[in-house]
Amino acid sequence: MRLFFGLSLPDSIRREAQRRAGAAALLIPGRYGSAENYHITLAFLGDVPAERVGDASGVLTKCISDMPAPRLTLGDTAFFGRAQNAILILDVISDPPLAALHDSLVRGLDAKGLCFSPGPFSPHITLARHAAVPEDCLHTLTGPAVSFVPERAHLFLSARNEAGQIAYTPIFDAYFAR
Ligand code: 3AM
Repeated sequence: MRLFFGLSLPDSIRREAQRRAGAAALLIPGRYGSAENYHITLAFLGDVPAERVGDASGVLTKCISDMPAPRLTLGDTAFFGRAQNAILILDVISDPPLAALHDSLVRGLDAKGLCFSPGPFSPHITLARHAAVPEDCLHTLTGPAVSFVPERAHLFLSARNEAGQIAYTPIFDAYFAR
């Protein structure tokens, strides 16, 4: 099972991200994802045997149940990779920063012998893949710095649905401290 830890978005934030994607699509060609799939990845596990889902869920619970929920704010439109074949994103600013949570999730996975992706971590919402970003256009793609405080995080399953499209489905929830 292809799994990752992440946060889902309230409808108001999802709509604003969709509006930002719509404005970007007028200037930036690319493969824009469905707003239903918008999320903030906390840590990517990769392929995990079904019998280890309980262990992965336990890592998520242990890492977030003592942590007060962060405040997350939509930031700039930006990209990862090369401008001609980029992943177009919305930056997400977190108070406190999410890097400590990412690190503790990765340490927890490692301690349980579960797989994870060791790369750099930068919280974001992916808007499009294979984007060709013209020079000097990102600064025009602004929007309000809307915020939210998630009450929980999810273990997501990434799998193709009946229509053959990738869908991200929460299969376990863990709650931040209140
Ligand atoms: O949409 P984002 O970028 O937040 O990019 C993939 C997506 O996150 C990321 O995991 C989420 C669900 O697929 N992802 C996929 N393969 C990855 C890998 N090998 C990966 N992240 C890190 N390493």
